[in-house]
Amino acid sequence: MLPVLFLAALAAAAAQNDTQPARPPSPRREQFRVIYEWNVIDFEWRSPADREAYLSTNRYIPQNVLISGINFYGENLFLTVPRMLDGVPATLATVPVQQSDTAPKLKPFPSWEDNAVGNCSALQFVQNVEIDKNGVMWILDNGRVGTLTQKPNPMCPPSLVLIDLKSGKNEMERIPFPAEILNSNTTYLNDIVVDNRDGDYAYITDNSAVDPGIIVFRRSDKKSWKVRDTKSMSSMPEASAFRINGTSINLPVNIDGIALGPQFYTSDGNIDRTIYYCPLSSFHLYAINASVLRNDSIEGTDGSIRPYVVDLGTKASQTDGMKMDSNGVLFFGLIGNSTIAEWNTTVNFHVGQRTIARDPNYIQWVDRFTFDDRGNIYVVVNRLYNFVKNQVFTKEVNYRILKSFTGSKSYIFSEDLKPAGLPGAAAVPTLGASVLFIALAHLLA
Ligand SMILES: *[C@@H]1O[C@H](CO)[C@@H](O)[C@H](O)[C@H]1NC(C)=O
Ligand SMILES: *[C@@H]1O[C@H](CO)[C@@H](O)[C@H](O)[C@H]1NC(C)=O
Ligand SMILES: *[C@@H]1O[C@H](CO)[C@@H](O)[C@H](O)[C@H]1NC(C)=O
Ligand SMILES: *[C@@H]1O[C@H](CO)[C@@H](O)[C@H](O)[C@H]1NC(C)=O
Ligand SMILES: *[C@@H]1O[C@H](CO)[C@@H](O)[C@H](O)[C@H]1NC(C)=O
Ligand SMILES: *[C@@H]1O[C@H](CO)[C@@H](O)[C@H](O)[C@H]1NC(C)=O
Ligand SMILES: *[C@@H]1O[C@H](CO)[C@@H](O)[C@H](O)[C@H]1NC(C)=O
Ligand SMILES: CC(=O)N[C@H]1CO[C@H](CO)[C@@H](O)[C@@H]1O
Repeated sequence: MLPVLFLAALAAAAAQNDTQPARPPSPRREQFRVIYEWNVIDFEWRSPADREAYLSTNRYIPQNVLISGINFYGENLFLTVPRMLDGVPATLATVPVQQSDTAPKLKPFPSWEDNAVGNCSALQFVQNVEIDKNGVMWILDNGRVGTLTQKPNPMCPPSLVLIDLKSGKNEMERIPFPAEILNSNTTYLNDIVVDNRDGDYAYITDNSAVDPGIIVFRRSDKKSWKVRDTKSMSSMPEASAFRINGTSINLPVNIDGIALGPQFYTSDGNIDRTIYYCPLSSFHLYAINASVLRNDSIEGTDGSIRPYVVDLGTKASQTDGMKMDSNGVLFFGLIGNSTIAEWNTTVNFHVGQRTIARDPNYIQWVDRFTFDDRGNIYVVVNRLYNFVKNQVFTKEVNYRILKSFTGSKSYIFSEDLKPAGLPGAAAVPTLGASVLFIALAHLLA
């Protein structure tokens, strides 16, 4: 039987002020509950002998296997297993979305062969993946393994790997990033959002310790470029100390979480979206409009995007992963507060943040979120601080997946606006109609 563990959910507690009429009441959220939990991660092996062989040759070291990213497609949750230490047999795997077992074994995806270390046609180091609205999986493969060891090994070029999940064939298309864009020794492809407009763009955080930035990739011509802004993309000294459940750790980590807002009309009738991001070691949340990054002649030098970056303000604590829903509500963790929070992006960030769950025993380092297609949100909680400190206690639960019903879907499925093509068309409907009328009159004249 699966234990159903309820969390103490403090709906709208921290930031709520009911006396303020400007803010709408927060929707009632279902409590988060644990659906899966593991002390150590194990896999669906080809045979028991195979497992023994991996164990005896240190190609599988159970306490070195950490789950980090999560995504959803069809009947599966996809989990990423970055090869930060040695002994990680697969870097991308699935578990069923329908629970059968409390601690299911991970099934390497697409296959064991496609996860072989040292084979540059296979997956090497996957931190996160996204699945777009056309069923294409976008996989960030850093190519470098052992990032937390003395000798990180850049075995293969950092690449984007695409799999068309609809076809069912699971064929991998590997697109290495050009060496002029990324340094394979230092780049750290961390998280990705996909924008299925005009040729499909991806915005990727690179939390390289020496050269943080956002990499933009356009699928139609496979062109990529990198933008930098030291001020908003670097770790901050005052936010580099983390304190979680009695454990302290110093981790200066650059730009990490990223989220993509719904489409909106600009005042000149174009369509834009806002990209939100934050360094892991920062209390600030930043925003930039996608149109700035989609310009492939934007210069990569520090300062070129500075005028377009907006500092939205501060959060109570640091955030690793974030996820936007299709209505523009952002979900994020507050690591030092054992909290999951949300923010309706149409409301001012200073007053609009709300705590939706807080629990020091179950919410120990929120890493990544995903939505399924039934209105549920899932969260990976992984005690990353213990892993980084090399003190994973295998007698305790270290990794959990929590789930809650929100009634919403991923930003991937947010509404597609029709290009207005005319000034003010949708922002001000009446004005838009009259402009259209004038334009038509002009055309017919
Ligand atoms: C709530 O908002 C009202 C009006 O803005 C303000 O007077 C009051 O101090 C606030 N209360 C809290 C607890 O923040
Ligand atoms: C490398 O991986 C690819 C993809 O899984 C596979 O087709 C190929 O046979 C592998 N090569 C070797 C030498 O194992
Ligand atoms: C990566 O590091 C190795 C070893 O230090 C060095 O030989 C190589 O030139 C570096 N590559 C890049 C792209 O900096
Ligand atoms: C994005 O663009 C809109 C208008 O087109 C502007 O109002 C808004 O401030 C911009 N947001 C950011 C984060 O720059
Ligand atoms: C794109 O960026 C270049 C270089 O910064 C700039 O000159 C150009 O005006 C931009 N184009 C658009 C459409 O914003
Ligand atoms: C949240 O965590 C930060 C540290 O990250 C701490 O300074 C702050 O006091 C915490 N706030 C609450 C309300 O627990
Ligand atoms: C977000 O806030 C706006 C403005 O208050 C409101 O109209 C909208 O319904 C809210 N969205 C959600 C999903 O709560
Ligand atoms: C210091 C502290 O809060 N320790 C707690 C950490 O979490 C475990 C449960 O996972 C508790 O048993 C400890 O008391």
